[in-house]
Amino acid sequence: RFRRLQSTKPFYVTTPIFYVNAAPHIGHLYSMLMADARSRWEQMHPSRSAFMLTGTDEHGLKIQTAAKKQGLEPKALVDQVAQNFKELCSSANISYDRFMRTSDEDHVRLTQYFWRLMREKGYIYKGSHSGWYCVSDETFYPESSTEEIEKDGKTIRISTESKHEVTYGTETNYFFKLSQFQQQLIDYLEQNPEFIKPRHRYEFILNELTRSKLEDLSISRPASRLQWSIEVPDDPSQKIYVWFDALLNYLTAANFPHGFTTPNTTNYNFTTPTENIWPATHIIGKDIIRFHCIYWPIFLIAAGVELPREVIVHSHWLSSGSKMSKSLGNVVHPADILQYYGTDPVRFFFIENSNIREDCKFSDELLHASRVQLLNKYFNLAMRVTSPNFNIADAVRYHHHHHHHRSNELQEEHPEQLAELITSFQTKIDALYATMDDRFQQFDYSKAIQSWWEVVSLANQIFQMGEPWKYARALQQENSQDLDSVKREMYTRLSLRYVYVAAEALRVASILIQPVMPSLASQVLDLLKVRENKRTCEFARLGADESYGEGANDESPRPLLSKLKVRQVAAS
Ligand code: ME8
Repeated sequence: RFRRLQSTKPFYVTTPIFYVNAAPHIGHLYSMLMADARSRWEQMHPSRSAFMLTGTDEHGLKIQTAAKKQGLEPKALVDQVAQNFKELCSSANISYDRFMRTSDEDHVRLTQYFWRLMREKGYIYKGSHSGWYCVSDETFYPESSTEEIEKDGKTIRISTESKHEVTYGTETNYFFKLSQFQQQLIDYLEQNPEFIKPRHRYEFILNELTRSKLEDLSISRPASRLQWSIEVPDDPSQKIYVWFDALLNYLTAANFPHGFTTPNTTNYNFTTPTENIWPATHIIGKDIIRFHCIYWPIFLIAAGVELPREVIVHSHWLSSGSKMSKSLGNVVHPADILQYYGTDPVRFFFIENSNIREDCKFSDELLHASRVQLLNKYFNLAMRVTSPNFNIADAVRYHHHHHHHRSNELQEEHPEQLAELITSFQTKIDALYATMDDRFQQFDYSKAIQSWWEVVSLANQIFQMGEPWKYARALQQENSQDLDSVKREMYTRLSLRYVYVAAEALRVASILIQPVMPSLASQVLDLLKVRENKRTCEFARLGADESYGEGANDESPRPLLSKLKVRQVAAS
């Protein structure tokens, strides 16, 4: 589904497709949030649109084995687990445009089509392969990447990297001529230093490529060993290697080969629409960088397809300082934290603490602390400004009528410092969209949130110093009749002025935080009576016309965010 302006190409953003052999973890949630926040950010712009892809990686030996253990057909198992991931999307409010399942019919068709294309171009050949194979990683490792260890009194060989067991074997495979494209990829990378972000990942890949020669890649497995995978076209004795299939999901969702200039091969009856959203921005974790930054671009170069716009490589989330693992008992289940802390605070936490350069820390204490800040600074300000003591529409009207002699009036009653604060605040608020946009483009979410906090904090500070409730109360008191007209006028002015400033800050900040906290932000905008059609980024500036609806604040604004204690996790 395309939104709004169809004439511009949507910003196509992808997450990895997730293995269905384990329950969703916070790394999965994080990849999705990074993509979702960006996709929503793009859509907030009147002339931009976005297309977000996520999904599940369902083929391979691991699934086959897991299904067998549970006495299930592989398809029955993947149907179940794909559902868990979809449920995670819905509880985390991830607004994907397509949820890819590699068992989807159009994807199977595309994969076989792409295979034929590569074969016809002469990049696939049959050979035999011996080496150290790791079932759980589904890869062959060169001997130098394995080591022998003692386990339960036996000597076994494991992958140095994954620590999973490997076994020696020989088999017939189809190979892809990776080696033929090594130089082309190096050239491309040298000319496109922005292709892989952050920089040190780019350097790592370029260094790998220039240092060692690429070996051709085995892209099939004997059907005797692997049944649960896509069949190699015209050779039922072989199944397609799961990574070859998986990477192609990004093209399936882009309706390859329609609208692409390349293929001219065996005809397939594609019936999908011809929209071309390619190239993509891929968001991936650091452990799958070789697949996305070496194999994938080479497949595309071989097919004559434009390379992805960029590959954003994020680091990992650590739980209590270490990698999450079942044996350490520090696995955090996304569904649990979403349910306990609420969707938006969890989304906010991961975006606020996102750092693609280094590993990020997760703990309940940190998440809780972030939520407390939200509650105390953002939400609380919203509750105060929208309290029945004030009328925002009046404040806005008043501001427009008395716009010109703003700062002088303030000085009469308030310290100069405050007037200065308000001036610098106005500059900040008008700059916020541009600043955040810049940082969203770079996937530098924590910096974007930092600027957001500056505005929200300043608004708090100004509201606190201005004490508009004092004047509002004085005017509402019975003996307010005794106030002389000059004082009355000044009290009105002061109370409305600070309400105006804080409401404007909240309005702009809430508009701009919608991609991160879609429901909380829109609930705050509702409380502020901001019109539904004035919630896009072009209204994220001071004094955007006619943003507010009429009427006094509601008598009893309903709390949307309640206080919580840190979640107590039973030690497992
Ligand atoms: O790799 N913090 O799937 P996957 C952040 N199916 N990210 C993490 C993480 C952590 N602690 N642990 C893992 C696959 N990840 C393939 C992808 S794409 C064509 C095929 C990330 O379910 C990991 O880096 O094992 C990866 O990006 C993603 O979770 C999916 O991992």
